[in-house]
Amino acid sequence: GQALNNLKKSAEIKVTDLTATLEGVASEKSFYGDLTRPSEPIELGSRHPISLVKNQIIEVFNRIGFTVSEGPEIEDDWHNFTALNLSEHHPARDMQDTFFIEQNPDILLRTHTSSVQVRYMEENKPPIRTISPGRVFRNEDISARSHCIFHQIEGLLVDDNISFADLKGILHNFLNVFFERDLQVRFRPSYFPFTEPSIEVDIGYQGEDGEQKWLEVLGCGMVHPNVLKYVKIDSKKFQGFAFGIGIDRLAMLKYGINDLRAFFETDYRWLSHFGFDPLDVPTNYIGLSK
Ligand code: 2NM
Repeated sequence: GQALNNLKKSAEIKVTDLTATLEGVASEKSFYGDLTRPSEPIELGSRHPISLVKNQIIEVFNRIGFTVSEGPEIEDDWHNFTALNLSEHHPARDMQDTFFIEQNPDILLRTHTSSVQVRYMEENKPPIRTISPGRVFRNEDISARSHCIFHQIEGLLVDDNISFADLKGILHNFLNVFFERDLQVRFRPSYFPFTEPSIEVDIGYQGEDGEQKWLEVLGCGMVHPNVLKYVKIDSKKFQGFAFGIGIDRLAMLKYGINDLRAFFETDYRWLSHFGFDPLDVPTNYIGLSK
Protein backbone atom coordinates (compact mmCIF):
# COMPACT_ATOMS: atom_id res chain seq x y z
CA GLY A 1 0.00 0.00 0.00
CA GLN A 2 2.81 2.36 0.91
CA ALA A 3 4.67 1.65 -2.30
CA LEU A 4 1.55 2.31 -4.36
CA ASN A 5 0.97 5.57 -2.54
CA ASN A 6 4.53 6.70 -3.31
CA LEU A 7 4.06 5.83 -6.96
CA LYS A 8 0.76 7.76 -7.08
CA LYS A 9 2.39 10.84 -5.47
CA SER A 10 5.35 10.92 -7.82
CA ALA A 11 3.07 10.41 -10.81
CA GLU A 12 0.89 13.30 -9.68
CA ILE A 13 3.93 15.55 -9.35
CA LYS A 14 5.09 14.59 -12.89
CA VAL A 15 1.65 15.30 -14.36
CA THR A 16 1.39 18.67 -12.58
CA ASP A 17 4.91 19.63 -13.76
CA LEU A 18 4.29 18.60 -17.35
CA THR A 19 0.91 20.38 -17.46
CA ALA A 20 2.54 23.57 -16.21
CA THR A 21 5.36 23.32 -18.74
CA LEU A 22 3.07 22.64 -21.69
CA GLU A 23 0.59 25.36 -20.70
CA GLY A 24 3.48 27.78 -20.41
CA VAL A 25 4.81 26.94 -23.83
CA ALA A 26 1.37 27.03 -25.42
CA SER A 27 0.58 30.40 -23.86
CA GLU A 28 3.76 31.84 -25.34
CA LYS A 29 2.29 30.78 -28.71
CA SER A 30 5.84 30.13 -29.87
CA PHE A 31 6.36 28.27 -33.11
CA TYR A 32 7.63 25.19 -31.34
CA GLY A 33 4.87 25.28 -28.81
CA ASP A 34 2.15 25.04 -31.43
CA LEU A 35 1.21 21.41 -31.06
CA THR A 36 -1.20 21.61 -34.02
CA ARG A 37 1.40 22.68 -36.59
CA PRO A 38 2.13 20.20 -39.42
CA SER A 39 5.25 18.06 -39.00
CA GLU A 40 8.47 18.70 -40.88
CA PRO A 41 8.13 17.56 -44.51
CA ILE A 42 9.64 14.14 -45.12
CA GLU A 43 12.41 14.41 -47.68
CA LEU A 44 11.69 12.26 -50.74
CA GLY A 45 14.41 10.18 -52.29
CA SER A 46 15.11 10.12 -56.01
CA ARG A 47 15.15 7.31 -58.49
CA HIS A 48 18.39 5.50 -59.18
CA PRO A 49 19.74 6.33 -62.69
CA ILE A 50 19.51 2.65 -63.66
CA SER A 51 15.81 2.61 -62.73
CA LEU A 52 15.28 5.86 -64.63
CA VAL A 53 16.88 4.52 -67.79
CA LYS A 54 15.10 1.18 -67.43
CA ASN A 55 11.75 3.01 -67.20
CA GLN A 56 12.60 5.22 -70.17
CA ILE A 57 13.37 2.18 -72.31
CA ILE A 58 10.20 0.39 -71.15
CA GLU A 59 8.12 3.44 -72.01
CA VAL A 60 9.41 3.61 -75.57
CA PHE A 61 8.62 -0.06 -76.19
CA ASN A 62 5.26 0.06 -74.37
CA ARG A 63 4.13 2.57 -76.97
CA ILE A 64 4.61 0.05 -79.75
CA GLY A 65 2.87 -2.79 -77.95
CA PHE A 66 5.64 -4.53 -76.01
CA THR A 67 4.71 -5.94 -72.59
CA VAL A 68 7.20 -6.30 -69.74
CA SER A 69 8.10 -9.85 -68.69
CA GLU A 70 10.25 -10.89 -65.76
CA GLY A 71 11.78 -14.15 -64.58
CA PRO A 72 14.07 -15.71 -61.97
CA GLU A 73 17.66 -14.55 -61.39
CA ILE A 74 18.59 -18.07 -60.33
CA GLU A 75 18.16 -20.13 -63.49
CA ASP A 76 18.65 -23.63 -64.79
CA ASP A 77 20.91 -24.71 -67.61
CA TRP A 78 18.02 -25.22 -70.04
CA HIS A 79 16.65 -21.68 -69.92
CA ASN A 80 20.01 -19.91 -69.75
CA PHE A 81 21.94 -22.00 -72.31
CA THR A 82 20.50 -25.08 -74.00
CA ALA A 83 17.21 -23.60 -75.25
CA LEU A 84 19.20 -20.62 -76.55
CA ASN A 85 21.11 -22.90 -78.93
CA LEU A 86 24.20 -23.17 -76.73
CA SER A 87 24.70 -26.94 -76.64
CA GLU A 88 26.64 -28.49 -73.77
CA HIS A 89 30.09 -28.00 -75.28
CA HIS A 90 29.38 -24.81 -77.17
CA PRO A 91 32.42 -22.48 -76.97
CA ALA A 92 30.14 -19.53 -76.14
CA ARG A 93 29.51 -21.12 -72.75
CA ASP A 94 33.10 -20.34 -71.90
CA MET A 95 32.83 -16.83 -73.31
CA GLN A 96 30.42 -15.98 -70.50
CA ASP A 97 31.98 -16.65 -67.14
CA THR A 98 29.04 -18.02 -65.25
CA PHE A 99 28.39 -18.36 -61.50
CA PHE A 100 27.49 -22.01 -61.03
CA ILE A 101 26.58 -23.89 -57.88
CA GLU A 102 29.38 -26.42 -57.32
CA GLN A 103 27.14 -29.20 -56.00
CA ASN A 104 24.71 -28.81 -58.89
CA PRO A 105 25.90 -27.23 -62.15
CA ASP A 106 22.29 -27.21 -63.39
CA ILE A 107 21.69 -24.22 -61.09
CA LEU A 108 23.32 -20.92 -62.02
CA LEU A 109 22.93 -17.14 -61.91
CA ARG A 110 21.49 -16.05 -65.25
CA THR A 111 24.05 -14.45 -67.58
CA HIS A 112 21.39 -12.62 -69.63
CA THR A 113 17.64 -12.08 -69.50
CA SER A 114 17.17 -14.11 -72.70
CA SER A 115 16.27 -16.91 -70.24
CA VAL A 116 13.10 -14.95 -69.43
CA GLN A 117 12.21 -14.92 -73.11
CA VAL A 118 12.66 -18.67 -73.37
CA ARG A 119 10.21 -19.00 -70.47
CA TYR A 120 7.88 -16.49 -72.15
CA MET A 121 7.88 -18.42 -75.44
CA GLU A 122 7.21 -21.67 -73.59
CA GLU A 123 4.09 -20.11 -72.04
CA ASN A 124 2.87 -17.82 -74.86
CA LYS A 125 2.53 -18.33 -78.59
CA PRO A 126 2.83 -15.71 -81.38
CA PRO A 127 2.14 -12.89 -81.82
CA ILE A 128 4.74 -12.06 -79.13
CA ARG A 129 6.08 -8.63 -78.25
CA THR A 130 7.83 -8.45 -74.92
CA ILE A 131 10.82 -6.88 -73.21
CA SER A 132 12.60 -8.41 -70.24
CA PRO A 133 14.48 -6.09 -67.89
CA GLY A 134 16.55 -7.40 -65.00
CA ARG A 135 19.77 -8.05 -63.17
CA VAL A 136 22.30 -10.42 -64.72
CA PHE A 137 25.54 -11.94 -63.42
CA ARG A 138 28.92 -12.70 -64.97
CA ASN A 139 32.14 -13.52 -63.22
CA GLU A 140 34.08 -10.41 -64.18
CA ASP A 141 36.45 -8.18 -62.23
CA ILE A 142 35.02 -4.90 -61.00
CA SER A 143 36.41 -1.85 -62.82
CA ALA A 144 35.23 1.48 -64.23
CA ARG A 145 33.64 -0.35 -67.18
CA SER A 146 32.70 -3.78 -65.81
CA HIS A 147 30.99 -5.36 -62.84
CA CYS A 148 29.91 -8.90 -61.97
CA ILE A 149 26.34 -7.58 -61.59
CA PHE A 150 24.77 -5.50 -64.33
CA HIS A 151 21.39 -4.84 -65.94
CA GLN A 152 19.88 -5.75 -69.27
CA ILE A 153 16.72 -5.30 -71.24
CA GLU A 154 16.19 -7.91 -73.87
CA GLY A 155 13.45 -7.50 -76.44
CA LEU A 156 11.60 -10.16 -78.42
CA LEU A 157 9.09 -9.98 -81.25
CA VAL A 158 7.70 -13.12 -82.92
CA ASP A 159 4.97 -13.02 -85.56
CA ASP A 160 4.37 -14.02 -89.16
CA ASN A 161 5.92 -11.94 -91.93
CA ILE A 162 8.67 -10.44 -89.75
CA SER A 163 11.89 -9.40 -91.45
CA PHE A 164 15.17 -7.75 -90.66
CA ALA A 165 13.67 -4.48 -91.91
CA ASP A 166 11.27 -4.48 -88.93
CA LEU A 167 14.20 -4.94 -86.55
CA LYS A 168 16.15 -2.08 -88.13
CA GLY A 169 13.21 0.31 -88.06
CA ILE A 170 12.22 -0.42 -84.47
CA LEU A 171 15.76 -0.16 -83.10
CA HIS A 172 16.63 3.00 -85.03
CA ASN A 173 13.42 4.61 -83.76
CA PHE A 174 14.16 3.46 -80.20
CA LEU A 175 17.66 4.97 -80.25
CA ASN A 176 16.41 8.30 -81.69
CA VAL A 177 13.70 8.54 -79.03
CA PHE A 178 15.94 7.46 -76.16
CA PHE A 179 18.81 9.84 -77.01
CA GLU A 180 16.38 12.57 -78.12
CA ARG A 181 18.05 13.31 -81.44
CA ASP A 182 18.28 12.04 -85.02
CA LEU A 183 21.14 9.59 -84.78
CA GLN A 184 23.25 7.94 -87.40
CA VAL A 185 22.95 4.20 -86.86
CA ARG A 186 25.22 1.46 -88.23
CA PHE A 187 24.41 -2.27 -88.33
CA ARG A 188 27.50 -4.51 -88.23
CA PRO A 189 27.53 -8.30 -88.71
CA SER A 190 28.39 -10.22 -85.53
CA TYR A 191 27.79 -13.58 -83.89
CA PHE A 192 25.41 -14.80 -81.17
CA PRO A 193 24.41 -18.47 -80.90
CA PHE A 194 20.71 -17.60 -80.47
CA THR A 195 20.33 -15.41 -83.56
CA GLU A 196 21.05 -15.79 -87.28
CA PRO A 197 22.04 -13.39 -88.68
CA SER A 198 23.45 -11.55 -85.66
CA ILE A 199 24.15 -7.85 -85.66
CA GLU A 200 25.83 -5.26 -83.47
CA VAL A 201 24.47 -1.73 -83.58
CA ASP A 202 26.60 1.42 -83.37
CA ILE A 203 25.56 5.04 -83.10
CA GLY A 204 27.57 7.69 -84.95
CA TYR A 205 28.90 10.95 -83.64
CA GLN A 206 31.46 13.59 -84.60
CA GLY A 207 34.78 13.43 -82.72
CA GLU A 208 36.62 16.55 -81.53
CA ASP A 209 38.57 16.80 -84.79
CA GLY A 210 35.34 16.43 -86.76
CA GLU A 211 36.06 12.86 -87.75
CA GLN A 212 33.28 10.28 -87.78
CA LYS A 213 33.23 7.99 -84.73
CA TRP A 214 31.06 4.99 -83.83
CA LEU A 215 29.95 3.67 -80.47
CA GLU A 216 28.52 0.19 -79.92
CA VAL A 217 25.18 0.30 -78.09
CA LEU A 218 23.42 -3.05 -78.48
CA GLY A 219 23.32 -6.52 -80.03
CA CYS A 220 20.46 -8.10 -81.95
CA GLY A 221 19.43 -10.54 -84.64
CA MET A 222 16.74 -12.78 -86.09
CA VAL A 223 15.83 -15.51 -83.59
CA HIS A 224 17.62 -18.75 -84.57
CA PRO A 225 15.20 -21.46 -85.87
CA ASN A 226 16.65 -23.89 -83.29
CA VAL A 227 15.50 -21.59 -80.47
CA LEU A 228 11.97 -21.51 -81.92
CA LYS A 229 12.06 -25.30 -82.24
CA TYR A 230 13.09 -25.71 -78.57
CA VAL A 231 10.09 -23.65 -77.41
CA LYS A 232 7.76 -25.43 -79.88
CA ILE A 233 7.07 -22.51 -82.21
CA ASP A 234 6.85 -23.49 -85.90
CA SER A 235 9.74 -21.67 -87.60
CA LYS A 236 8.14 -22.28 -91.02
CA LYS A 237 5.17 -20.13 -89.97
CA PHE A 238 6.80 -17.62 -87.62
CA GLN A 239 9.91 -15.47 -87.54
CA GLY A 240 11.16 -13.15 -84.89
CA PHE A 241 13.87 -10.78 -83.87
CA ALA A 242 15.51 -10.17 -80.51
CA PHE A 243 17.86 -7.63 -79.06
CA GLY A 244 19.88 -7.11 -75.89
CA ILE A 245 20.51 -3.70 -74.38
CA GLY A 246 22.91 -2.98 -71.50
CA ILE A 247 21.04 -0.60 -69.20
CA ASP A 248 24.15 0.44 -67.26
CA ARG A 249 25.98 1.27 -70.48
CA LEU A 250 23.09 3.33 -71.89
CA ALA A 251 22.78 5.19 -68.57
CA MET A 252 26.51 6.02 -68.68
CA LEU A 253 26.23 7.29 -72.26
CA LYS A 254 23.08 9.33 -71.64
CA TYR A 255 24.26 10.99 -68.43
CA GLY A 256 28.00 11.16 -69.14
CA ILE A 257 28.97 8.85 -66.26
CA ASN A 258 32.46 7.48 -66.77
CA ASP A 259 32.78 5.11 -63.81
CA LEU A 260 30.21 2.36 -63.41
CA ARG A 261 31.12 1.83 -59.75
CA ALA A 262 29.19 5.00 -58.86
CA PHE A 263 25.97 3.03 -59.52
CA PHE A 264 26.77 0.71 -56.63
CA GLU A 265 28.11 3.17 -54.08
CA THR A 266 24.70 4.48 -52.99
CA ASP A 267 26.08 7.97 -52.35
CA TYR A 268 22.91 9.90 -51.60
CA ARG A 269 24.30 13.22 -52.88
CA TRP A 270 25.38 11.72 -56.20
CA LEU A 271 22.12 9.82 -56.67
CA SER A 272 20.00 12.93 -56.01
CA HIS A 273 21.34 14.50 -59.24
CA PHE A 274 19.16 12.10 -61.24
CA GLY A 275 15.89 12.91 -59.49
CA PHE A 276 14.00 13.84 -62.64
CA ASP A 277 11.76 10.99 -63.65
CA PRO A 278 10.24 11.18 -67.14
CA LEU A 279 7.53 8.72 -66.08
CA ASP A 280 6.25 11.20 -63.52
CA VAL A 281 5.92 13.99 -66.10
CA PRO A 282 3.72 13.64 -69.16
CA THR A 283 6.03 14.00 -72.15
CA ASN A 284 5.82 13.00 -75.76
CA TYR A 285 9.07 11.38 -76.73
CA ILE A 286 8.02 10.28 -80.18
CA GLY A 287 9.19 12.73 -82.81
CA LEU A 288 11.42 14.67 -80.43
CA SER A 289 14.66 15.71 -82.03
CA LYS A 290 17.43 18.10 -81.08
C1 2NM B 1 21.26 -10.20 -77.57
C2 2NM B 1 21.64 -10.19 -78.92
C3 2NM B 1 20.87 -10.91 -79.83
C4 2NM B 1 18.28 -12.42 -77.64
C5 2NM B 1 17.79 -13.60 -78.20
C6 2NM B 1 16.70 -13.96 -77.43
C7 2NM B 1 15.81 -15.13 -77.61
F1 2NM B 1 15.39 -15.59 -76.44
F2 2NM B 1 14.75 -14.80 -78.28
F3 2NM B 1 16.43 -16.09 -78.27
N1 2NM B 1 16.55 -13.06 -76.49
N2 2NM B 1 17.53 -12.11 -76.62
C8 2NM B 1 19.43 -11.64 -78.07
C9 2NM B 1 19.77 -11.63 -79.41
C10 2NM B 1 20.17 -10.92 -77.16
O1 2NM B 1 21.94 -9.54 -76.59
C11 2NM B 1 23.11 -8.84 -76.90
